[in-house]
Amino acid sequence: MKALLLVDIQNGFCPGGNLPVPDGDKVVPIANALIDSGKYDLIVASQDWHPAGHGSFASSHPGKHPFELGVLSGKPQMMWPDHCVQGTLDAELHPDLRAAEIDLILQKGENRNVDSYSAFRDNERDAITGLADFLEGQGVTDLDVCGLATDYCVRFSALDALEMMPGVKVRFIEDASRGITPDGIAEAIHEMREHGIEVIDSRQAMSG
Ligand code: VGL
Ligand code: ZN
Repeated sequence: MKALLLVDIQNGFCPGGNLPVPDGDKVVPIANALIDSGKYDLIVASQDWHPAGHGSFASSHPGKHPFELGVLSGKPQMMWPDHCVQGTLDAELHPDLRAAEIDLILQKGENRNVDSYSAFRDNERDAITGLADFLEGQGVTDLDVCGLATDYCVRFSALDALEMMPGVKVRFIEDASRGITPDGIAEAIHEMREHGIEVIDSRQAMSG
């Protein structure tokens, strides 16, 4: 049973969005090709879904600016621009993504006191989203992960998939993903590899 996890392919992370990832929109046609390839039995997508005034927003911390390090619930927290606020266009999946073919779309980041990069659980590793149980319940043996952003939500989703679903083979599809900074991308890929996540491209995903 093969599954594809599309992480946060939302307007907010594409050019024109509130937290644009360079070339973020370039993943959309690749994600659509993966969706249409017929290689996956199950396709799931995550959506960053913050309440207005979320604690990861610099605007919630007087004197803080986006991309500075701050503190949230006593822990170091990157201060982000306001992004992916529930119910806004910024939070919607990219309009060209073939969302009708997605079996499950799950929202994360709703608790204003903790950020949630991973589609599986929050950054405190406290509250789970239920995605691991869902995928295991469906009998998933292989999970391919891609989307936005490589250095944050894709990275932590792939690492949690490995840790929370022992025995499931996890691969990261590099060309179907984009990240915020070059250093962050390099570090994320290194860390995923180190943990045993295979790094592939979409051509391999569609042929293998
Ligand atoms: C993300 C920063 C803040 C992501 C979400 O989807 O990678 N990054 N919220
Ligand atoms: Zn966010």
